[in-house]
Amino acid sequence: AFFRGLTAVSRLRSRMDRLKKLKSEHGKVQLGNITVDMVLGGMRGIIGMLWETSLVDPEEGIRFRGLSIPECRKVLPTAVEGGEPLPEGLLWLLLTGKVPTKDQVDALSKELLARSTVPAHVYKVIDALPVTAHPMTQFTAGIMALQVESEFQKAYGNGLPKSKLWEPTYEDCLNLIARLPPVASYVYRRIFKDGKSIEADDSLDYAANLSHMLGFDDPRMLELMRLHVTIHADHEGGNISSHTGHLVGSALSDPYLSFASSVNGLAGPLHGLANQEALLWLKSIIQETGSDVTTDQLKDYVWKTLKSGKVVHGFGHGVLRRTDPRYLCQREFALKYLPEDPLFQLLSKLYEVVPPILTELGKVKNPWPNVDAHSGLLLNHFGLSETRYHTVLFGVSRSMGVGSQLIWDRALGLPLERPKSVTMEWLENYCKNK
Ligand code: NMX
Ligand code: MLT
Repeated sequence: AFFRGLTAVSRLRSRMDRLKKLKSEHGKVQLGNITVDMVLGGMRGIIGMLWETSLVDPEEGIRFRGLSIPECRKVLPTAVEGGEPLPEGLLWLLLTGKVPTKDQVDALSKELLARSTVPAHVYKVIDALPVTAHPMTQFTAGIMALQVESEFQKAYGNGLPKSKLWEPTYEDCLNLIARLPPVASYVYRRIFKDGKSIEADDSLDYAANLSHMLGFDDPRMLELMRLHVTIHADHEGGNISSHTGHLVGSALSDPYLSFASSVNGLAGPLHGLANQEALLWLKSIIQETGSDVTTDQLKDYVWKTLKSGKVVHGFGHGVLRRTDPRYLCQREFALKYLPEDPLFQLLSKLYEVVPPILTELGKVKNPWPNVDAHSGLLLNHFGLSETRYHTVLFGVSRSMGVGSQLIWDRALGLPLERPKSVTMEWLENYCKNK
């Protein structure tokens, strides 16, 4: 119970006091004007949600509790000296707002391991699906099956008061985060490795164990998995998976129900599935043109993709207006461990070729690459080449951000989320009478 005992209760009170003060002193302060374009444009630019764990700056990218990715890579504890951060450290940071010590991270690794037993019925539920079902479908089915053990659902049913609902939320979120690696690796081994699953290794940290249970023990792959799980965990609240988890949670649906919804959103090709699509696209270029592709051939390929009505996956963003720092740190990783990889070299060329073409379209707000352009080829390099599986790993990581915020949602007593919608007639009349 690393978080519950600790400073959590006093921190929680001070956060609640700040929220009360904000409401009473500044509740009527305006945060900008809502235009018809915003209503018709996917609510882009509307500030409409409190999200405690992270914030995305359009130019700088993500900050987790105020820390950028390069800062996190400097200050969060690592398994290897000078190596990648342990995602448990990021989870601690998201939950508490504080950078943990290595001992605290090790204690959290152990706690997650102790919570990681998956009930047998979960595997039976997954087994009921055809093995050909998309890995994300099998993964969500597993999460829904985990839900039957929800502490939140039980406590709510027993009449636990609102002020205490964060406690079973906390239990569920930690259990959920802990149980996702065995569920995710079961799905992988079921589909791609004849169902031969691998037991957890009690000596390993969270991400290393995930890699081990998938069947990959190369120390470089363990480092990659630590980086992967760390950088995909959270991206403020408005992205589809985080927003969905928060929205569903606001109905007091338990964390499993909420997070299963997140994962369903993540499975869309404009969101998390873009990592699958981006790698398939890279592979298709090599298949069509060979690996010695010229810049002109690449330009033609990009235009061909766009003219066929497709987007270039891995490029563009709803909030970012520069290259995603998550792309950049994966690029750094590639330069260190796999500079000769043909797919990495191809992506490096595309980094030059794609942005001017997207800019030329005249409508793309951010022509630069996002996290999904890079993640697939790194996994592919170390043998995890089954592209359709990659978004599941994004999902495992996202549980840390969605889960941490859900705990704070309940701790702060945030209300049911229910924005107002209007019809086209309503908008037309409103504008006529303006
Ligand atoms: N390729 C082609 N067209 C694009 C791209 C792109 N990469 N990015 C934006 N556009 C188009 C977009 O489809 C829209 O066209 P239209 O008006 O005809 O509908 C126009 O440019 C304006 O879009 P934006 O305002 O720049 O972007 P928006 O905020 O609507 O969407 C994304 C953001 C991420 C959905 C969009 O950039 C995209 O489709 N990118 C490719 C898919 C992708 O990589 N998604 C992963 C995002 C990160 N993640 O993990 O979730
Ligand atoms: C994410 O990590 O959720 C994506 O970059 C999408 C977003 O932030 O809109």
